[in-house]
Amino acid sequence: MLLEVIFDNIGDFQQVHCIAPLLPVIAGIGGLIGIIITYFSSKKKPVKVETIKENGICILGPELSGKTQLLSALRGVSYTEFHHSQMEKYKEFEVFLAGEKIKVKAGFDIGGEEFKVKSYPKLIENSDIIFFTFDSYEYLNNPEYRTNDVNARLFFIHKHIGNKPTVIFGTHLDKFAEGDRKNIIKRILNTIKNEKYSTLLEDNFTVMDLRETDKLNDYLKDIIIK
Ligand SMILES: Nc1nc2c(ncn2[C@@H]2O[C@H](COP(=O)(O)OP(=O)(O)OP(=O)(O)O)[C@@H](O)[C@H]2O)c(=O)[nH]1
Ligand SMILES: [Mg+2]
Repeated sequence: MLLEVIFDNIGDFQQVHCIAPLLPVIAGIGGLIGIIITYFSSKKKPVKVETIKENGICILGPELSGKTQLLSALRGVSYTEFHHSQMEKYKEFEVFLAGEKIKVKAGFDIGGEEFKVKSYPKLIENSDIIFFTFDSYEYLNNPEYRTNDVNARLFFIHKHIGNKPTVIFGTHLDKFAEGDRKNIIKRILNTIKNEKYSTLLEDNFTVMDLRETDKLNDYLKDIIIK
């Protein structure tokens, strides 16, 4: 028994003795491995980020100006008359805007009645992009519509919007005789050129027949959102 212990210890002693000259080499390799591990772990791992930002939008404008038509095109669903002036909830959806795919938060399709204007500040506050539609034919041919239904709302929106981007459509271009459709944007801008809220129409303002979905989607792809 005692001999076994002695021989065991001699064995250990011999092993330690054999390994001893190799210790600096082992330490060197260990150090190298340590450096490699430190190098790779210090390198930034690719972080999986959500590339599509979620945006809140609101579509404002007077009655029958094309808000639901526009929303349907953005959502890629067909328009149905059923939506008239309803406060309808829509689910989140994705759309190509300003050159990128944008995720739009769930929200409400708002009717254009005048009493709903008081909810504009809250709607604007909760939105990243503000859309506005008005009937361009009525605007240029009906002074009351121009002043009360459109300009009053633009004035109010301008007051509350801060730096948020707007996308504005003069709709129902098709109501003009074909020969009269060329200068509509200029004529509209001319009527409000001295108003502060005219700045709202500096970017992303156009006139069109909003039912022309392909044209509308092409336009939306190229808008500028700063
Ligand atoms: N001709 C023509 N019709 C349009 C145009 N844009 C929308 N419409 C039609 O006008 C009607 C009213 O459009 P909506 O999108 O429902 O209007 P809205 O602004 O949502 O109206 P409210 O919800 O009542 O405030 C519908 O029949 C649309 O198809 C357009 O540019 N030209
Ligand atoms: Mg509607």
